[in-house]
Amino acid sequence: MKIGMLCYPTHGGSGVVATELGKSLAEKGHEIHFISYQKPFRLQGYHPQIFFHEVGALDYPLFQHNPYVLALVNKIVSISREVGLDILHAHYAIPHSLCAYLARQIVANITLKVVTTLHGTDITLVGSDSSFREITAFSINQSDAVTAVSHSLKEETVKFFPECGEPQVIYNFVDTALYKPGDKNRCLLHYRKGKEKILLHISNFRSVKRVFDVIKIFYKVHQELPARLFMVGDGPDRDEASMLTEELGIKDKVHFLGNHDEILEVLQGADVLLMPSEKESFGLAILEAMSCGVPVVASRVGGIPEVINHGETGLLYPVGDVEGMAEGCLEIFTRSEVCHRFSYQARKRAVAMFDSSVIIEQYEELYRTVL
Ligand code: GMT
Repeated sequence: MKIGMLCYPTHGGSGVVATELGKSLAEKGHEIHFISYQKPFRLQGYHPQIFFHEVGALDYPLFQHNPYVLALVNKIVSISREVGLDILHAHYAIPHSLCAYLARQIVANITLKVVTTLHGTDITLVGSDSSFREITAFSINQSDAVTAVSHSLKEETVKFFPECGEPQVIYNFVDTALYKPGDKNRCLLHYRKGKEKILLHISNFRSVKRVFDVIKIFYKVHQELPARLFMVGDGPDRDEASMLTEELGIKDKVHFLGNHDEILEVLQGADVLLMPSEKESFGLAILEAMSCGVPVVASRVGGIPEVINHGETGLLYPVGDVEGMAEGCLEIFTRSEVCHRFSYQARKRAVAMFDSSVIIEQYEELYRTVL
């Protein structure tokens, strides 16, 4: 099949899922065309079956806002005509799903099918906002197939868009052969001092991620035993989070690493991943940590309980329960049998339920069905 992938190329789970899906499909012999304003950050190296088409929009003084959406549609149309795409797979409804619809109208080829994958905030925050609701509902309805990355997101979609039918759930996935437990003494060795426990947080530092909770949880843990916190990613709350570490007197124990293309080694070096999010349709970083055998302490929201089994592969708490999450970390750090059990079960669950080989087949099957 010839598949056009529409996604955000920057750091973020939806772009990662689109990129890893494209790479895996290419390995299986499909021809993949990524169309975006920038090469997706996880798309490195050369593969004869993978193409990247950069969308450039004319910068004209009359445009107060660059009409990227129109340039994207234009690019999809020209690539479609040039290579004869079978499928347009839109990751994150806004604007990709509508762009796919418009492009198909222009190409006027009824055999070109549109698949939309809903990732989370495209429904729960952005799509359901009155400024985008109509266009989101329309593009979902016009898609030949719609998927959601968890049952929780499926339910949210039905709640916010009752007129759009039910999306099919296809979970996010991880390459468990690559994301596997590593040598903790080697990873992050440069930072780890003595018997310090390493806590890790990965996100886009937006308010839904509750990065201040991460700092407060770490503060409590650090009062009980030697520990260090690594903050991976960047976003609006980054600077205030850094200021909070100063106020709490833990600045030298918290490292803001910024965005990283390669997080495997950081994950392998962690003792716990902290994800106290307010909303999370799935939590791809959680799955990648589990695959590396890292226990996760997180909030019981959205799709997270579908990924983590509380008390088996990690610990879940109500949103904002800083005290509980700190206690959870301490339980994992001080009771080695709990830590080993979580680590073993987390890896086992990732391999059994979320390995790319299991999930990629579900997407292939979906493509075959819509075609
Ligand atoms: O809104 C975000 O946090 C970004 C978004 C994305 O584009 O990366 O994340 C969403 O999609 C990911 C991939 O499917 C999920 O793992 C995240 O849970 C989801 N984020 C939220 O629901 C907040």
